Amino acid sequence: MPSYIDSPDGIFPSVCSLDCPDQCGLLLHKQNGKIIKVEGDPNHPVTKGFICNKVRYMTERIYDEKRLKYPMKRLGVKGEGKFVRISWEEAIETIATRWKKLINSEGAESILPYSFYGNMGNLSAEGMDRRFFNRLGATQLDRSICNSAGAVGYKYTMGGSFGIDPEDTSHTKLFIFWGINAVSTNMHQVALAQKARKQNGAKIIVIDVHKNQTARLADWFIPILPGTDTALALGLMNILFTENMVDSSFLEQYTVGHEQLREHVVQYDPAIVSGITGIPAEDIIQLARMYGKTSPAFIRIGNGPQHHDNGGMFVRTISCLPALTGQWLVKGGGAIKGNSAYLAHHAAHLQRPDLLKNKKTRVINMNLLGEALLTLDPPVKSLYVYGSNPAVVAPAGNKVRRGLEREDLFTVVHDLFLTETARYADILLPATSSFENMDFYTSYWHHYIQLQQPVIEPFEEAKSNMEVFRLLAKGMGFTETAFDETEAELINQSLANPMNPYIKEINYETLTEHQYLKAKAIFPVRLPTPSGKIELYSEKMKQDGYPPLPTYEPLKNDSHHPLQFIAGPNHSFLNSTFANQTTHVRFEKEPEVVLNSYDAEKLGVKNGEKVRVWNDQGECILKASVGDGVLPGVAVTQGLWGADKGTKHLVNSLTPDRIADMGGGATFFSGRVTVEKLTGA
Ligand SMILES: Nc1nc2c(c(=O)[nH]1)N[C@H]1C(S)=C(S)[C@@H](COP(=O)(O)OP(=O)(O)OC[C@H]3O[C@@H](n4cnc5c(=O)[nH]c(N)nc54)[C@H](O)[C@@H]3O)O[C@H]1N2
Ligand SMILES: Nc1nc2c(c(=O)[nH]1)N[C@H]1C(S)=C(S)[C@@H](COP(=O)(O)OP(=O)(O)OC[C@H]3O[C@@H](n4cnc5c(=O)[nH]c(N)nc54)[C@H](O)[C@@H]3O)O[C@H]1N2
Ligand code: SF4
Ligand SMILES: [Mo]
Repeated sequence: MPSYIDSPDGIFPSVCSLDCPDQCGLLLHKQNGKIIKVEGDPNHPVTKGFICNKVRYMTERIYDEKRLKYPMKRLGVKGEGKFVRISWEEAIETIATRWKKLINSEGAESILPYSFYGNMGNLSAEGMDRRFFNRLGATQLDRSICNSAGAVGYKYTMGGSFGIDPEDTSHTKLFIFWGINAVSTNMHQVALAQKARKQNGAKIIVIDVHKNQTARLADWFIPILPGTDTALALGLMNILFTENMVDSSFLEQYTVGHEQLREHVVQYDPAIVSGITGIPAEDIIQLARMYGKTSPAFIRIGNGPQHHDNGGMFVRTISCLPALTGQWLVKGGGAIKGNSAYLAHHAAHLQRPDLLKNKKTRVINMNLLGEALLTLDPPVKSLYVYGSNPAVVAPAGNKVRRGLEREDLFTVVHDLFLTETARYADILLPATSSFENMDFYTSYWHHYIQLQQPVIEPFEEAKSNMEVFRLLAKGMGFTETAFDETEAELINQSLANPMNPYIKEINYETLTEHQYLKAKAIFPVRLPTPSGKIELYSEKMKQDGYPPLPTYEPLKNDSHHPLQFIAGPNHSFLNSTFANQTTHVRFEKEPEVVLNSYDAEKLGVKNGEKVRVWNDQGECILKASVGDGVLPGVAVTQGLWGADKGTKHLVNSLTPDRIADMGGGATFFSGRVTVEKLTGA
């Protein structure tokens, strides 16, 4: 079979590489060697040919004039963005020479990799890079910016990332979108809900701090005060028990601790929960009855509420709900937080921790990047950034920037664009887009593994992450065969995972033939918790210093600023990706802060006026959107906007770098701000 690259014209299967649960099947239309159109693959069993507006305009991004074409080195001061072209040989030589010197004088731990899932491909995000940094013995990065608090919380209850098959939700009668803006962030789950609504009269409930795009299509939107969802879930459990809406035989057979839980939740009566959450007591009762009496009932657990001080406990708690009603055994009932356990590949085969040779290296939580660059002793002397844009996405953004400004920090950035982070680089390397690489993709929502074959030639002198780390390994003089292996070999090594029977038949060869293959996943009867059951009471949590039963803990209120500030993602960007694309920016117009009319009136702020949003860490200038979109005391903004000179749009200059209760998670949404009228504007 000729490779896709060799065919100048045609339609080729592909997969969306972005950090999005849907992981759509794509078709790339190619003419004269160029991709002219990106559309959904109608044969993909879950995504069915529909894709979002972001990716429909992907050709603008992959052929953007602003893409990095060749390696460069810095000319101007850090942050200024002045660079001059160099060759790949010089780039690799410069990095290797500098690192060898650093290893001799300060040790390999003076080098810190920083990456995330700008490209979700397993080889791109956790392949040759991990092998390389293991062999180097560099400081390790704890990649905790996204869902780690929730993942740990879920694991205490369920033992691992096991939810239901989203395809089963075509049977669902009640959907609860809990802290997820699914219209923007999981559109095919919304499509399934809409279909069930049409066909079975299913109802859609949204629980959120913001009347967002998803709330606006709900049958019932329940606004809640930030960080109080655990109390709501406990209040629901109380009513489920007292009104006898629980499934006793399920509780007996499949759970641990339901007797203790029943006693424990008595304290969360509707009046008390109402006082905490801002939800009227009668609504709490009605919600409990709808959930207790509708089957199949499904909860889509979002990422929002776990970006709080108490985020791990939130997920730990609401993942107990389907067990109370026995919904896990009903087709279309249960919950999805994430589903990555069904598609688990063999991480050690891919990442080769053995190359570390049992060295114990220090670990830095990526949410503390600013702090680490400014205060760590012994200091970080070199930073290598790929697949992420920390100058925009990391919390406590002004600290991050001060860290990146350090003259003695040797920074390398590998990206497709001159991102805000790349402006601080000493050496800048151009990255390929995912359509130029071979990789395999494992969704964290649906059950399919998909293959990306390269469809177009690398853009100018751009190279993939795999390729760059092969070159760096050579530059450092590493001779292990681990650095010579091909993409296809890495795919087969990863998929050879005897611990995961669900993917037994999936490998490079079968993927080449079928493009996407479904894991033979069934919801496990015996869960990998210590008891093998769903742990409503968790002895393990007690050992780890947490309350063994789900417990509500209020957010930390560590400042006098009056408004709770929620700075989430928006519809047309993917984190900070696309924030530099004219079309996507045009869709979003400009960044806004949503305020309740009551607060706005007190502040003398009118709808559409510019306001100053500030706290002790920084400030932003945003446009006020006044109405009933949030409860009094709450301010919401959407989008990780670029921070061009002259604009004050860096929302992460306002977010805290406190660490959540579990998993070293980020607390983006637990910060506080003051909003004031912008005078003289
Ligand atoms: N269009 C688009 N899609 C994306 C992304 C993107 O940037 N843009 N990002 C991708 C990534 S990396 C991720 S992790 C996911 C995230 O996608 P989601 O899971 O949707 O998470 P968020 O958008 O962070 O937050 C979801 C909702 O939680 C709400 N929220 C905040 N605090 C609370 C609270 O205390 N209680 C409740 N009930 N709600 C609260 C917010 O208002 C928001 O509407 O989306 C992915 N998909
Ligand atoms: N205030 C606030 N901050 C947040 C969030 C929030 O809700 N609110 N969400 C947080 C969450 S959930 C997440 S996941 C993080 C995400 O934060 P990031 O992981 O930093 O995501 P992006 O901003 O999309 O940046 C990805 C970068 O990778 C580059 N890239 C893409 N493909 C490749 C490749 O193959 N190779 C290389 N070398 N580079 C590539 C892209 O061009 C882009 O610049 O942001 C977090 N930050
Ligand atoms: S960003 Fe999400 S919805 Fe859009 S094409 Fe990619 S996987 Fe599909
Ligand atoms: Mo994320």
